[in-house]
Amino acid sequence: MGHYKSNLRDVEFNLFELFDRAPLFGAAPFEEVDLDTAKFILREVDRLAREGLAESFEEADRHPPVYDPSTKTVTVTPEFAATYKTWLDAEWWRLRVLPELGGTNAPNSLNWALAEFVMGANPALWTYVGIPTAARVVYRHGTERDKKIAQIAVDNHWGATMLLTEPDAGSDVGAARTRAVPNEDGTWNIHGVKRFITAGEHDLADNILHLVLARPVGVDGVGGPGTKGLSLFLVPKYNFDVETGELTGEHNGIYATNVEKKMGMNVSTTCEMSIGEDAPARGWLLGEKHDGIAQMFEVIEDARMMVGCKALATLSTGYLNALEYAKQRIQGADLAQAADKAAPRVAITRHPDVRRSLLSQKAYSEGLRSLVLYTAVWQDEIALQAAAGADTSLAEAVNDLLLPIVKGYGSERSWVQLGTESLQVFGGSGYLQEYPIEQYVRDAKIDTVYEGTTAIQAQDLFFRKIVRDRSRALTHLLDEIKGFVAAGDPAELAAESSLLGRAVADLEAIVEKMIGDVAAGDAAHSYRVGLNATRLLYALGDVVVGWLLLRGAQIAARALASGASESDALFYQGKIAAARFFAREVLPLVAAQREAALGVEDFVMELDEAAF
Ligand code: ST9
Repeated sequence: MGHYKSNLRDVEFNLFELFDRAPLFGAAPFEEVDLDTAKFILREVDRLAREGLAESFEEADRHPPVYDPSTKTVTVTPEFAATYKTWLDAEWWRLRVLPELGGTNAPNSLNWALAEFVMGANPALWTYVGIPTAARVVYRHGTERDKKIAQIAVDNHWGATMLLTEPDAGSDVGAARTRAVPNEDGTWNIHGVKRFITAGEHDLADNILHLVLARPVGVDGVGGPGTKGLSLFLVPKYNFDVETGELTGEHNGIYATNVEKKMGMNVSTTCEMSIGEDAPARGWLLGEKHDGIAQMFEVIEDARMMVGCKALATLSTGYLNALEYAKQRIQGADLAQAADKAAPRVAITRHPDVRRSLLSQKAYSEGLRSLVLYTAVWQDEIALQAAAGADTSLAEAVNDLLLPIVKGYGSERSWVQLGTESLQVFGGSGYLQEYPIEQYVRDAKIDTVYEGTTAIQAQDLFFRKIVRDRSRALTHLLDEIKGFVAAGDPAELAAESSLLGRAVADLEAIVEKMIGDVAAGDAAHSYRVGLNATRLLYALGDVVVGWLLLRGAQIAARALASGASESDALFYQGKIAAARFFAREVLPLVAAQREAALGVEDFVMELDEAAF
């Protein structure tokens, strides 16, 4: 048996019972994927993930890619290369490719459900198959030339990267110094050094299409300071004929000059890329339009969703591994018989603290799955409304609001649950390489860091998705939650529903306090907002997850009332217990966060640096 334990039943519950996705399949704009096909694909990808993609997970961690500084090339371990080939050959990645580029238009809810299986089995795999996203952005914003490049890249299974970060420009992308100088033939020469570039160099694909943010120089009216002065350039690893796609055999002047040694995600190469240092690095300006940061953010939004999905995928398999271990691990007597030294030893699932831990992991992993798929539901909504020529603005705003929660809250909760609960269930064994948990913990930590740290997600949530949006999306979401609470259905969860109602009120008090601080407009109040921002991210995440779990419990209660099979009955009872646990154990903590938020004081910022 491989390391990966999936939860197909819960994925199907979310898609077809909780979020009622069935009517979407086989209907415009998703005519090409009918319901039977969608269910078949789910089962197939689930099977492939467990039986195929998971195989090289451990081997690739222990034998990371090898960097050769003399050739500036990277060789990936053959076991992982075989996994990569298996996934490409299976062709399911084409469900994420634009139909104009030969892909199939599938709802994002299906795509992110499938992504969970892939990333749960082998998280680094996704980072090497960025071309569906990159090609979509290139096609949407590109000239006829760029559209051809996107097609060539898809047809030839090229790799793709996003090059934003530089040694002195991490969170502050606008500090980037990489520059672009126009050539007479319409191409640009790019010069600079980029850092932390995922899949920047490898031998898995014939070519890599680098999406590079650089500051144009020598052209009037563009290239100013900050993010708005950045443009997006398409820079291939190898030069090619744009008409035929044939490689010329010539290396473009973009090279990996270092590959980082990391804590986890070892098979995913994290490269320093030198551009235009030894030889000219030529690229094309995407769409011949200087709109780089907005174009790149379409890639970033997809990648932030991917990170949240990866976090949930790892927590879910971490929980299911811990559950299996706990059921088999005999240790100690039942607490009720603790005084009796001769009492029979029991499986640790009998111990209250282990049960607490398992329910906590179950609630978070199932709650985060609902959060990811609920966000994808809004992405379905955008596609449906766009196809019908309707206004997509509310759906876009809600999706935007949810993205930092998926990424920021999801990654933090997953990592903490994996490290403190999943691993702990194994006792000392959790610390050993004999079980997958220690690798899960190492692989998951990066989720709180890359694609914008948690603090960046928190600022994005508050300043951009709440203040700048004038709370439109937040109000819509909270009104839905309040409507759920007011309905009081099912009656057996009335106490939990009322805990949700209280948490919403506490959350609103935090938002009100922060908006008041913004309105005050002085430095001290700005700092108070900064001190409360991650608190808000977590509180909103808890409220949304608590609500989604209770919605799931509502569906489960109805299914139980109308008579379910024995295995379904156990599944539904588990859903109700997880929601109940989260409402009782987690939602009351939002009140404490309110208390702390209202009490933030200036001493934190006033403290002399030397006094830390
Ligand atoms: C990284 C790599 O970490 C990790 C790799 C993970 C694996 C990837 C797997 C690939 C999956 C698919 C990808 C395929 C492609 C190939 C990749 C293959 C690997 N929403 O607020 P302002 C825009 S990469 C939308 O003034 P500042 C907007 O246009 C490194 N747009 O910002 C806005 O204009 P306007 C990750 C947004 O103060 C403009 O930016 N690094 C959003 O100038 C300016 O906005 C980061 O993530 C948004 N949420 O700059 C950077 N926000 O206002 C983190 C901004 O007119 N830092 N825009 O609409 C930040 O996000 C900063 O907040 C900042 C601040 C840079 C935006």
